[in-house]
Amino acid sequence: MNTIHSRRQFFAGSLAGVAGIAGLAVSRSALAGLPEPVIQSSAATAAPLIPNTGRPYNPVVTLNGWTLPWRMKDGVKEFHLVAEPVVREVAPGFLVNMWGYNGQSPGPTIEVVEGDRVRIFVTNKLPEHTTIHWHGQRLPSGMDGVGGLTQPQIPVGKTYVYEFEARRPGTFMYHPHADEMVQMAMGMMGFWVTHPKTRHPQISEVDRDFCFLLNAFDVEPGSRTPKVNTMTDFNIWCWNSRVFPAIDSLNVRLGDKVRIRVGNLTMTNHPIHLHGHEFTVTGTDGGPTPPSSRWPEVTTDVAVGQMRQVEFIADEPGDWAFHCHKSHHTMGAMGHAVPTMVGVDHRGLVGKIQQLVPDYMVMGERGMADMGEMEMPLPDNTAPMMTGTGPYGPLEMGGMFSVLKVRADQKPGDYKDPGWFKHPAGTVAREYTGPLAEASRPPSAPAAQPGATLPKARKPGPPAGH
Ligand SMILES: [Cu+2]
Repeated sequence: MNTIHSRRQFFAGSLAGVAGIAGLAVSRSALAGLPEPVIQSSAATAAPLIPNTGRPYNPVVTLNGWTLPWRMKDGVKEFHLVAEPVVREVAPGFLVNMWGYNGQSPGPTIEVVEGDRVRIFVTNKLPEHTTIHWHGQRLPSGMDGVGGLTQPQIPVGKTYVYEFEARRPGTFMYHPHADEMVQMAMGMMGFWVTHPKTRHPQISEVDRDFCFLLNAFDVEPGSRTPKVNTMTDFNIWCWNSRVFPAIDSLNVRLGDKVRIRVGNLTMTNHPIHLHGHEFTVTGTDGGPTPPSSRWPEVTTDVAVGQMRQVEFIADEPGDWAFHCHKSHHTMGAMGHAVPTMVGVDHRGLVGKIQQLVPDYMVMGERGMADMGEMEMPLPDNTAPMMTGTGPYGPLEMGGMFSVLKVRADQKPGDYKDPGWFKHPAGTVAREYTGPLAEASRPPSAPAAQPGATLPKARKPGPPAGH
């Protein structure tokens, strides 16, 4: 359930502090007239925001996010972003201290229409200055949000206003251009969609239009605040500051034309892969791609600072994995530093260790799939290495993974999770129980590792002696 709180009281209380701001800062009289900030307290996927003022458009659905309501004033769409510390639920029971906008990280999606005049008030409630850069937009240089270059940074406690026309339709992002390493490592970013004002030859009308940002954090298991100096070794790989299985599924109706817009504000590239369908990349941050330039793909790499927009017809019913293809990015925080134990023979050792450490488990000798069902005690407040359970058992995934659910009976406009797919009889991979022929190998073939003779890993259960 999505609860949007107005901060009228909170905001009224802060008005006294903003008198007498110089330069670009909003005057007291203008401030009195700015839109009340809307705060989101839930990390659930909000229903699409159907526009009730301005030009009509077909709204997007932000995965585990929401669209910021606006106020129409004298023909200008006015938004109010509040940069502030937030606590984001990355997964149930896993809370991270982030910086974001209006109660969440990422901030709300901003949706406007090509040609709209847009005014965005930005109130800084962070402990340090900030700015907002409107990634990809055509706008006056002074509205580009690069602290020091095109404007003074927004001081703590002050409100600045950005105003420009949304000149070209497309998919954009926003993020600070002030102490960028820290502020983005803390989760400050958001999505922006400018819808075309009329039918556009290169922009299709679609039935479902999803968007989300790729972001990453380095949160030591058991702690709650990201390490802001990490350059490449992140351990929490997120879609919109969520990890599998807490990333909502993309629920569509069989035959729907589906668009998914993915923006990358991490420090590495992410090959985003969809099962069961081919898609085409129909747009980048630079705008829609000419149809003659498109080719089919099932994976598209989204490099750092890029947005890729893909489209396909969801014409195969089922539950289709949708994930980053880097296998370390579909993993939780605990797995990255585990030593490789494949093929290591523990026989004779386990009993001795268990005399000292009764709970000692043999892990990884036969691969690490056991991790998917083990309930090892975790430090408080982290995500297991592999988790999530489907109708057939553990999924052994984490991080950047979700499921496209294509259903014939999903109603138009209904985004509810339909549950697991009911496969028609005879369409699920099954065990073969007939006779097996032994493969003939040349006598010179090297012997395989002695996997068949390894001890059995101890599975989760009550610890010895309990
Ligand atoms: Cu990735």
